[in-house]
Amino acid sequence: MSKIALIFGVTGQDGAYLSNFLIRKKYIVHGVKRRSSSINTNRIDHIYQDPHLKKRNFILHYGDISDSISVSSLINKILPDEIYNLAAQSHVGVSFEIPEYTANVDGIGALRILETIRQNSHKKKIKYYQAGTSEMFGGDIIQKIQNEKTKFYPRSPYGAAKLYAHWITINYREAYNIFACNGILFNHESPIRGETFVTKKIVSGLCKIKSNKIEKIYLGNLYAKRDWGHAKDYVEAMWKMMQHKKPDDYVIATGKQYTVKEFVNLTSKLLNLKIYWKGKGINEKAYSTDGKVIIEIDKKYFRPTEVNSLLGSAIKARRILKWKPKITLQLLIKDMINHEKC
Ligand code: NAP
Ligand code: G4F
Repeated sequence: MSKIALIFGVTGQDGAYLSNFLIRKKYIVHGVKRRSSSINTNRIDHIYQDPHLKKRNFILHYGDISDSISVSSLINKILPDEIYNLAAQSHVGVSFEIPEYTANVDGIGALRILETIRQNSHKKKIKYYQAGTSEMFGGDIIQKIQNEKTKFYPRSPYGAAKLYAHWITINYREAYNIFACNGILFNHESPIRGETFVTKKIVSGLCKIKSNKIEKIYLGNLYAKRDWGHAKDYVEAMWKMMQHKKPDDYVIATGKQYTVKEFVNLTSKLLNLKIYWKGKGINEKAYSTDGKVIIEIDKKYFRPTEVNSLLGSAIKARRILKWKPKITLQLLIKDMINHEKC
């Protein structure tokens, strides 16, 4: 019999990749989307349009994880085998502007789901995946390479909210014997990454500059270092955690790190767009070979507190789950460029 999965955050980047992945594994996938005034299902519309797919294998419901009534009614009705909680206000910068909302959705949202799982445990043992993040490690006083034992030190309302979700997941696992896993995922990107995250902004911006659609883009901190993987690899890790005999917490990362500026340089090289840099600090700029400024710094993209360096060790996931990333940064950027059609 097909397993049933319920995905909160199905319309997001990871929700779309995970839906595809689970459908290929013959799951029946239920997804929760929010009501919005404009269409927010672009990333998953192709699943409906797939002529080989039976419509009843992919079912969407309206819901919101800030609304415990909708969370509990959906879980009570569907009684899935596995719940993936990917729903979040996922932008770190924006979390400084809407901290209470971020705490409600990214922190308490997890509790709403876990509590409904607990209340249903006499009927069904539902497994739970929590979309945790390397942002929980945060600050500058941590070890250079982060793993499951690294001390947490969140540097944003987003990181702090996710840390609550992390610990409440562990508490429900220990207190009520619920199969609940925390994935501590480092940055992962794809062609369908949200437009305001730095990788997508750079790839899409440089493509538009190359095809003369815009003149320049504005960025913030060029020297932040990130460990960037591909979302396609990372959703497989989520599923593997849920199939293991014991629920646990895992870091998922590539183990390679680049600065934002290095990401710009690699993207322009892959686009055959020659650039050079001049200036320092806020005045640092990238120029095209004909001397036009194509990248400028705008202070509005600086965060009140920044996470300067993230670099993960996924040795535990490699050893226990037999997971490792397959897609390199070069291939990730090529995939993103191909999607832009520039
Ligand atoms: P994303 O593209 O921003 O998707 C977030 C999803 O959550 C969207 O479907 C969004 O719906 C939904 N959502 C937001 N608020 C909601 C609410 N109140 N109720 C129900 N759904 C809501 O994020 P992603 O990159 O796919 O990331 C998936 C999860 O992994 C997130 O929890 C994120 O924090 C976490 N994470 C991401 C990364 C990464 O690098 N991508 C790394 C570590 C952890 P709309 O489409 O309507 O906005
Ligand atoms: O692409 P970003 O916004 O991703 P960030 O803040 O690392 O968060 C992402 O990864 C987390 C995992 O570590 C997820 F949990 C989270 O949901 C999200 O998916 O920024 C990356 C870096 C930052 O240091 C930022 O300050 O790029 C720097 N940056 C420089 N210029 C910029 C920009 N970030 C954005 N969004 N826009 C800029 O113009």
